[in-house]
Amino acid sequence: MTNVAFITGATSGFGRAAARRFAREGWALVLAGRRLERLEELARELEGTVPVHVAALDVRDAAAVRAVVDALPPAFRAVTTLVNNAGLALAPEPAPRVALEDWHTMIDTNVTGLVNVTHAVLPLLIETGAGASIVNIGSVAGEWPYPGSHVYGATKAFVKQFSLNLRCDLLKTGVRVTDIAPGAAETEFALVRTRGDRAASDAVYRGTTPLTAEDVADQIVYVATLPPHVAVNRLEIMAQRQAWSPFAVDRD
Ligand code: NDP
Ligand code: 8X3
Repeated sequence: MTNVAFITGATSGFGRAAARRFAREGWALVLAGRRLERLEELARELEGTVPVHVAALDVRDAAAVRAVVDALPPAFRAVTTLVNNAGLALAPEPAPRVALEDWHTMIDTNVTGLVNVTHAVLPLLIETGAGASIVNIGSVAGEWPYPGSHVYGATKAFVKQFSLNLRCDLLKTGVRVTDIAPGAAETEFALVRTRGDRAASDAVYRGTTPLTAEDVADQIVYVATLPPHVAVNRLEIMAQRQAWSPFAVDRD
């Protein structure tokens, strides 16, 4: 039977790269995201190779998520891997300068949205059983604090703990759960975080060698294609040229 990957945030970055990578493995694809024209463009690129179903979807809307899952055509219902990738950071400023609305948007997308999709797709994954996977895209920001991470890092800490807790509850189902925690990768992420400030987002990556979307997609496909008895619980990946900072100390 054909493997099926259900990918949220497939219009850009890791999600789009993962779609292309799964297509190379011959997987059928469910591609979700808000920008339908981008989904359709990706579908046109890939559907000569594999079956593709697109779904314009805002993951924050639980009813819409449920409707998309309920309306999956039969050929796409036997989901093998759910890639919970849709997410964003906003407001890299220090916490006291951030609008409450930005904090809510990150929580609504990265936490509530991920939970909405997981809850709706879980019965299909359990039906698939052994070999099925949930691959949640967390972040190094969920593990390591840094200035300007405030709610973003906290949402990714949720993703990590939710992933580990799900693993416990799904033990008897055969469904594996992985939290992939990338460090800085060059996608549209920084452009979104800086609200479209191209100069500021380019500066995030200037003079270094960040991860690429394809580097992360490789890891997503890697964990999803391991033998069914192998479960990667957490996978942290950074560019070689990124590491940790010393503690900050406030001095007189
Ligand atoms: P991009 O901005 O390139 O892609 C983000 C994707 O998320 C887009 O496809 C976007 O689609 C989708 N998305 C955002 N909000 C929603 C929503 N409400 N409903 C549905 N889809 C949504 O960034 P990345 O590829 O880098 O980010 C992917 C994931 O990786 C995110 O969870 C991010 O937090 C995480 N991450 C990124 C890192 C990086 O340095 N790039 C490092 C660590 C983790 P659309 O706008 O069309 O809806
Ligand atoms: C995104 C990576 O380092 O900007 O999650 O937090 S980082």
